[in-house]
Amino acid sequence: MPETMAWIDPQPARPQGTKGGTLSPEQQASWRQAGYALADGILPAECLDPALQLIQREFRTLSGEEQAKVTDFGSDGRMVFPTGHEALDTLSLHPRILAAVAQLLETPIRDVRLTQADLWSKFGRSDSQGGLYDNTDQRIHVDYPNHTLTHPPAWETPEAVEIIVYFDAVEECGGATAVIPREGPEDPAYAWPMMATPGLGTLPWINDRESAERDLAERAPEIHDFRAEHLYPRERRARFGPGSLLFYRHDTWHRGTPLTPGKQRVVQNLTFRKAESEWISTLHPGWAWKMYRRDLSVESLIARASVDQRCVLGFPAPGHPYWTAATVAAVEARYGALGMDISPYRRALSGA
Ligand SMILES: O=C(O)CCC(=O)C(=O)O
Ligand SMILES: [Fe+2]
Repeated sequence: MPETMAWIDPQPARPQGTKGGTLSPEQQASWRQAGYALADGILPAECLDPALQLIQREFRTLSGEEQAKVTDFGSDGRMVFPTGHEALDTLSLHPRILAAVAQLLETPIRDVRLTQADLWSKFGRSDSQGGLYDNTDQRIHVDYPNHTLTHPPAWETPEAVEIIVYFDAVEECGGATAVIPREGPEDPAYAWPMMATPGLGTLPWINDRESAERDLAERAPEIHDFRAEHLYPRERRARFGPGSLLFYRHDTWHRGTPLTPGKQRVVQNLTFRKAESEWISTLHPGWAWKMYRRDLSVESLIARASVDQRCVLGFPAPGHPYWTAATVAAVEARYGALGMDISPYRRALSGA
């Protein structure tokens, strides 16, 4: 990495148990204004350690041949929520994460919805094996095109939070996520509409930085020049450690950068939206589909979850018109044996 690299250092989140949410006022302001916040100390050891153990067991044992096949984002569906791995599914819905999202979206947790949770590995190598689509050295981009059917709304009224949970130390594996801090409403990098990236309009989707910029130089020189002038030179890289969380947005310029050859980085990607923003898609087949699992892992998760966590999965809140005496009894019949306490829904019905 060049000597001159600018870094973002993680800042401590508020300690667990303190009033007023997970993120400090500075972290909230950074996300709202600059488009990102890098935080440490969000997940307690009793959440992080089992996740690290799971990753060690399931993910750090791939053969060189298997590793070579992994050149793109995601887990091919293998580790999307609900994974059936309690260690990971409880992390995705951790109350400290949900509270942080609620702070950033300025909405109660009950009005937050999960739309993405996927664990994935990136491997360091000296060549880019996947050609145009290789994610080793990504082109700078915004994530909104594959999350929302529309365009993100005005900067001041964000409707989604994206999170990368890191399980490694950047000093060990490299591969820092680079972001472009937004500098106020006049920042040319963030002028509207945000279209200056491969995969938007008629520009072909290319992931690899060199290939993408070469293509843009030919096809849309003004976009190439904009990116060369306003985006790449302003990159700052996240100095993550195990348990760091990068909060960013669908309209934050960012990219993945190469890992140290021979190293592996595992991250969990999470996205949450406001309930009302239905044009933001859920990137997975849905939670109920996995209820065909014989181990009842999804049903058990729903039964054990808090009322807020259930809401984040789209389960109706107490007081929702869905609930009647009959539906309360029926849902209790479905989940009661697995440990669900139906009383919050029943109480709301009786107006107690
Ligand atoms: O790998 C990273 O650090 C970022 C990945 C990313 O931005 C993406 O795949 O959209
Ligand atoms: Fe991205």
